[in-house]
Amino acid sequence: MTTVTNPNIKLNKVEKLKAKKDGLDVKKELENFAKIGWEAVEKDDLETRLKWLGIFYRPVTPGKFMLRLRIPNGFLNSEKMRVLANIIQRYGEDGTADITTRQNIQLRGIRLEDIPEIFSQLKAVGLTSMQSGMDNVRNLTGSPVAGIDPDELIDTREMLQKVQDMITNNGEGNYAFTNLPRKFNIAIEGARDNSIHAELNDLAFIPAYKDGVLGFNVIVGGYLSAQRCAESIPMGVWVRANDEDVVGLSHAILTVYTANGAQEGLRASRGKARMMWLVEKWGMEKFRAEIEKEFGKPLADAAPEDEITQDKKDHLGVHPQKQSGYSYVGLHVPMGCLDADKMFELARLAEVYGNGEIRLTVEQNVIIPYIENENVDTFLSEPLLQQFSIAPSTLTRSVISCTGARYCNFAIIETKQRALKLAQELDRELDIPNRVRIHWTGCPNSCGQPQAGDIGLMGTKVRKDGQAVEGAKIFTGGQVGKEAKLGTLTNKGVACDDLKPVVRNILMEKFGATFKEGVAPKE
Ligand code: SRM
Ligand code: SF4
Repeated sequence: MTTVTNPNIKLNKVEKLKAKKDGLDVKKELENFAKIGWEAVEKDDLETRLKWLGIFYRPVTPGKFMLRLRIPNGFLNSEKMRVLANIIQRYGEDGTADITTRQNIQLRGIRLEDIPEIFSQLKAVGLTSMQSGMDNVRNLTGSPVAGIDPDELIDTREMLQKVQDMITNNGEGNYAFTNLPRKFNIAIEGARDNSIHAELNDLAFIPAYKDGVLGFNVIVGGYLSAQRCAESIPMGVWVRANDEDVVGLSHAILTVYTANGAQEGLRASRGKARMMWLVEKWGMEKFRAEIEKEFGKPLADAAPEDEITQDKKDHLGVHPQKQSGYSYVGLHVPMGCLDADKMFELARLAEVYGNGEIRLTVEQNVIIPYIENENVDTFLSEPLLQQFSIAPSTLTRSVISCTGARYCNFAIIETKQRALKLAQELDRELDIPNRVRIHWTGCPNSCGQPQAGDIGLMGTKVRKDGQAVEGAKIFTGGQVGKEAKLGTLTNKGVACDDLKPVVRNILMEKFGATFKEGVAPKE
């Protein structure tokens, strides 16, 4: 498809940078960057273009880079986990890793001079960080229990790998999709519980039967951002659950979005560039017609109903697999934080007790599958499970968070430590009858999806005693699973130091929490 341009529309700053030199071009220069050192790399390459390769310069920790991988479907194995652990081990205390809200892994403490060697190590085990940042398609999400879930409808693992291979040219980089008007999120759901927040994605496939055939209804345009949050809307289309249709439709949508971005004004303002803006500008009828043209064959109308019938699971604990005699065990990784030792240990456990597979969830946790039922008790007595519990207390179990001020220069507040501390303290004080999901995010970019939480906390500045101090906006009412909907802002800002009583009150008023016997509040 040829790109349509409109000379009357001004390009934004990032578009000008891309027009000067594509982000992917820095791939050729990596050896040189490694030789000259990060301080000698030109600013736009260092701070922006390297993100095309998943290499993130961190102004908070200059010289210590973050490397964002791609783990489609959150599907890993012990060999890959060991390679990742090895990469960060050499950096001592700087070498850490995080599981992200897109069931992915980010490594920290990385030195630019090591990147060529790190890329060879990743390639050797089929891993890549290609096109994982800036105006590219992010990690592709799918049910973390694909292939083992007794209620599963569609095993999405191969499909997602193929979509990734199409987008990244098998991890080598693909100029066809390195110049999207903005970032782009894709999810393919094969389970009944909407395990990957389909509604938050620019493009999502949701299982649905049409005339007795299992395929996907397609929804488009969902996204969260500082300027606007939108749930996906139905495209009115159904496709078969095969690679040809799913890879083909993803290809067609990305191509149309890329080719028309400039003409339709998407490349003028970063705040009005996500795909929803194109859908709205054209209207769904034209959008669908343009996609159909690019897809090259007629698109079937959506099935009347989808198969998302369950509440969202968190997969923690011991669960029977569809393979008889085996269980999968979900481990809680506090705030998704890992280090090399824990990663080596996860790899060992996956091999000793399972078949080597390790899965990641959008709740920033880990699942080890294929544990023979008679070995589950021994597995549960392993020392790592003292830290990565299968049954944490109520709030601790479900709290998730974005990176926050420790490493992210957009952050208004520190998130991860604060989030864990608040959850643990309130768990000690309260009896809470049901799961309450608290989502923290350090700034309005919403990487921690506060609008999807039962309670969402978003970093902000508030005035207290005449001073600007760290605070949080509060969202409530977010729902996930079959009745997914975004929560809304209910408090414009509370100083972080004053958050505990405010969150406690919300838990008591809206979620039936009561004080534990003998607990008297200090505030
Ligand atoms: Fe995000 C930018 C971290 C999921 C919306 N996000 C960033 C950057 C890259 C900013 C930067 O350069 O520092 C953050 C890197 C910080 C760091 O050092 O880790 C960052 N985002 C994250 C992660 C790591 C949060 C986490 O702790 O899990 C998640 C990585 C996912 C992955 O594996 O690729 C992450 N980001 C999300 C999500 C959640 C999701 O996808 O479900 C969102 C909201 C959903 C969406 O995009 O529609 C999200 N991130 C943003 C935005 C706002 C996008 C927009 O359209 O305005 C930005 C800023 C931007 O792109 O301009 C951003
Ligand atoms: Fe950084 Fe803001 Fe995203 Fe948190 S929400 S990771 S602070 S950009």
